[in-house]
Amino acid sequence: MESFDVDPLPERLVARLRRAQRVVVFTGAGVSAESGIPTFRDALTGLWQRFDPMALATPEAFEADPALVWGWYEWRRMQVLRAQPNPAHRAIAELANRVPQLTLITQNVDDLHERAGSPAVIHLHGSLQAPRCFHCARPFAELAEPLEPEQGRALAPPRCRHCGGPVRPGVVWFGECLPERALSEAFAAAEQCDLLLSVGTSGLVYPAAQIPALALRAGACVVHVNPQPQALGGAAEFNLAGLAGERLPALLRAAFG
Ligand code: BJW
Ligand code: ZN
Repeated sequence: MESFDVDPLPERLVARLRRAQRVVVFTGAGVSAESGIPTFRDALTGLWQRFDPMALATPEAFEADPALVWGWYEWRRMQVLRAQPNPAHRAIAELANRVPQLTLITQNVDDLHERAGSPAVIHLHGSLQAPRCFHCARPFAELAEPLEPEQGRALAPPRCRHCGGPVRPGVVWFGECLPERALSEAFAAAEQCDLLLSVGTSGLVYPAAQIPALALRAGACVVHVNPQPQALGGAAEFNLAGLAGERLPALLRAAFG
């Protein structure tokens, strides 16, 4: 690959950000890691190191044991409620004021981008704050303050007011389709941007993982911000290896003072 750059901040990248008209920021669990929210696949701390995704993050798992799944997601919702946005979330919100157009696409189910001041976030994998009925899909509006569930402690889900079905978390599980409009907006933004920042994602989960490659193929510059360098094999690809909460504010300072 021609321009696969690791440290320090490449001047070519800074120049491309300065003149970018349409920027996409595509985030994964790593952007919230410095807020204390665990990622999924990091070697020591990832959720999937401790929990079996097939027993917790599929519709079949919920049907088999709704209380186990609901309790686990309530534990995670409580973690998010207690967390605060970090410098990476804030830098992304600030970047929107510095470039003509910015589209923020996240795979995360937390609301830390919104709390950092990003108003229009495309959530590809749903939200912990938007539960719905497992049977009739009606939204469930009476989500209470989470109890203090211990990790993995079973908790019976509330019942739907309309049909009595169990309420499920409003997230996208394995084998489920992503929200159609969010996905098409995300793909369109990726295909039309001139620079895409891919922040804190392993790029392993499809179809979201196609987004940086779509941008690259359409001629955009793609920048990975991740302690683990990523490579799609494009000529206009950069790695800002390191923590998003350090590398993103530094990139903004270098580009916009
Ligand atoms: C830092 C950092 C710091 C750390 N700073 N960086 C075989 C081949 C291809 C596809 C498939 C296949 N078999 C099945 C599929 C489809 C499947 C899929 O992609 N599976 C792959 C795992 C193989 N996809 C689906 O099922 C999707 N639906 C679908 O395809 O529908 C069509 C269909 C219908 C019917 C049948 C089959 C297909 C749905 C996927 C839904 C994913 N859901 C989850 C859970 C959401 C709810 C929840 O939160 O519990 O979404 S899984 C989990 O992974 C979550 C995340 O959004 C997603 C992506 O993870 P992410 O964000 O990249 O996190 P990590 O942990 O992987 O990476 C963190 C990164 O951060 C690392 O790189 C770190 O280095 C870095 N980092 N600290 C910067 N401070
Ligand atoms: Zn219902």
